[in-house]
Amino acid sequence: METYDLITRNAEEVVTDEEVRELAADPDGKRAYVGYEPSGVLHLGHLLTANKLIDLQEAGMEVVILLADVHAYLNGKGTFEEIRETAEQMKAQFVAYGLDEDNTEFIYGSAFQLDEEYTLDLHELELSTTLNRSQRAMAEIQGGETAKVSHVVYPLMQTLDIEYLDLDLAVGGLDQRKVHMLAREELPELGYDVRPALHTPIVADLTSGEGKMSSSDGVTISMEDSTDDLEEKVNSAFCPPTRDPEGDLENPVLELFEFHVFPRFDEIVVERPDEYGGDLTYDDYESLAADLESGELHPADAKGTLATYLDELIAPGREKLRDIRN
Ligand code: NAL
Repeated sequence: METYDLITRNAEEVVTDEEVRELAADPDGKRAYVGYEPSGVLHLGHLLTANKLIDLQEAGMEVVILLADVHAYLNGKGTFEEIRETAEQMKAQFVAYGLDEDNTEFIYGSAFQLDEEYTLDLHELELSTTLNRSQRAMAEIQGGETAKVSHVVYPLMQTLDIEYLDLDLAVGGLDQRKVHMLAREELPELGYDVRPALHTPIVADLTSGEGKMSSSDGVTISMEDSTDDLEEKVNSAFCPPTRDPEGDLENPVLELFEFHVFPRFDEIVVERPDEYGGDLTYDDYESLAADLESGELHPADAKGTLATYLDELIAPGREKLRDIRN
């Protein structure tokens, strides 16, 4: 695959395409980051951006994972001590999932965000950014609660991190786009360079095919799920025989194949008894989606296969979690 195609596959949006093409022309040693508020258990939302990091490593880029402890604190996720502990668990699960440890730099936000220079830059950003702008940037991340002062500081720090971690590409879910747009606007105000951003899609809720799959509501698949849990969750998923259901609906089963399974496996085998036509083999998402639409592949078989492959993907992280907890 061409480097540009590898870097941008399954991306919902790149800002700007021209900047990313430039990066793709000479990716060696370039640094991409994703930041995560530490969480004790990884779910598929985390793994979607992790898949992109694996693509970027394969393209020759260095990957930085920011364990955003100060951000989690500002977002009301607990005491510093609690957040630190979950960050260590998170790191172990990422490595188990397949991020090349020698090529991935894990860094705590608190390792540089409390420095004097950083703090003064932050105050300068506070001066140049309106309250309204920062609040809007945060709206999708924070979700619904009454904004505290901490919530408007949060996106400004995320903006500064892009400079302080010396990054060439910012990666995040589509829910991070307003922060990245704010960063593109505000970094030059401080005399810093603008960086391109790449956003991964948000997977629809598994049972309804609407909105987004998240840990707060609806069904989420996580590193904690047993093989049986996975089977049960996937079997209850919304899976009409089309990749494009009506209205705002999505087909979450196909999305999981597209964004989670195909990027990590060269070949997908749907096991079927001979009387139902025997095994089906796919080496790309398009042909599987086409077979579901034509009726060649039954939704029940698609679900069973999805559960099997997801199980294989999360098994190492699940084991790691078990070790940590014992
Ligand atoms: C992502 C998050 C927090 C801080 C960051 C700093 C730099 C780059 C990315 C960052 C977490 C993210 C979330 N806002 O919603 O999980």
